[in-house]
Amino acid sequence: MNATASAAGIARLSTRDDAFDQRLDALLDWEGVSDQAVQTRVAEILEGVKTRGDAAVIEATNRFDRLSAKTMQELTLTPERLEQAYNGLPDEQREALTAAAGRIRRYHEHQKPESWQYTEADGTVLGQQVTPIDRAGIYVPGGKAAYPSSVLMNALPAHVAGVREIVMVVPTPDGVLNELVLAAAHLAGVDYVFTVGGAQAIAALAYGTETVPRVDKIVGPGNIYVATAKRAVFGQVGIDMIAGPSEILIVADGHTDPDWLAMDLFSQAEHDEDAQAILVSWDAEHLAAVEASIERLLPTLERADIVRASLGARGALIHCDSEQEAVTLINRIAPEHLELSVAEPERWLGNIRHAGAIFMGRYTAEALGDYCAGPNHVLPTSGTARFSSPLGVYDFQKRSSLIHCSAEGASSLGKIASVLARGESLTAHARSAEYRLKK
Ligand code: HSO
Ligand code: ZN
Repeated sequence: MNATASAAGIARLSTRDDAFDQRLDALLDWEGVSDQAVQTRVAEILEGVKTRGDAAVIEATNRFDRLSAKTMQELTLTPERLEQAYNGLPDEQREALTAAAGRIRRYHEHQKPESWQYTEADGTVLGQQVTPIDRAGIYVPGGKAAYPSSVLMNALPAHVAGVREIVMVVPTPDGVLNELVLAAAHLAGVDYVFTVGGAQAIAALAYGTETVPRVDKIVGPGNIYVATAKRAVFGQVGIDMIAGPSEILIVADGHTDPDWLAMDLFSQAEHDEDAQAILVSWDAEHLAAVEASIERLLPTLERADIVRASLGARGALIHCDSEQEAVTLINRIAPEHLELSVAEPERWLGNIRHAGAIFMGRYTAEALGDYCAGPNHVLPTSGTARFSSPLGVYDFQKRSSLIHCSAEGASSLGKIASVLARGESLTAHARSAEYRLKK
């Protein structure tokens, strides 16, 4: 790939290259499957927690996070502790977190679906009733990926949905607490926090223990052990999605400051070595200018090593022929984040079929959406925007269908049901319907 890579290691591609399709496929290829060894270890942990409850949770936590807890109390944070974290933040951080929470809450209020009913001509009332799940579990990763913004993004939609209890788990390796994470939990209305992570946390949420309440659905990202455990408990509880590495696709018309675009690419690349940052433009000079910005700015980054690794392995600057070709690429990639750094982004919208979140216009940096614009930053990755949506209020709700027959309705429906039931040789069904036919 060297001949077509810049000094920063980012691949240069052109849609006219013979091997373009294969090269793009290779870049996009991502398989988050865990190996057999991980699956075996996770299965052991799940079984331990299922059969021995708290004791197994404490043992695993002590082992993996280098703690020496004797009781679950030592791994439990009270609401008072969360409030204390909130009150103890520097004013600037408390105000920023509060402003972000307000915007995120307001956006998600708009997502609340209505229950509905209508009446058929025979008087039968039909409808759909929307209800929240009772209890949600939120997994918050520890260490370098402990994001307070993700606490808000996971907990606030649950709160808006009307979930009665929100249980958060967060690992604290070596006992180190992240005050911003705790403050965010306070702001977002989290009811319980356990300082437990990994597969043992997922098991505790899925099965319940003497101390950890069993939840109905688990959301939130985590490492390979967490993802494997979530897959394994699916069915027992609901899960949100298995998130892959973060991605950004920028389409640029050539009139945005190249430094802005370089930094937007970095903003995703800095998440981790597997993150993906791609820029597409039909303006070759502009691509070269962004490449120069990348070369110049990359060494100034705190996380230059991660960014270099990510851009080198999975990044690309793609030259295409036209706007239409850019649209084709967008829909093929189905990116988690799409930045439309173009003059009239509204004009593009009707043609975009697959993208987790669409950032419209030159001023809309993805970073604004990551923290505070309002929409959720938990988005479908690795092309799954083809069939799934951002985390939202609807993920914490379910629907019940409603049927209320009048005497008239029971009679007209009964005739149809009876015929179909006899066709299936289910005669009790048929007779149940026939009892209600008008004589
Ligand atoms: N871009 C990440 C979310 C995030 N960014 C959290 C910063 N903090 C995934 O969409
Ligand atoms: Zn981000």
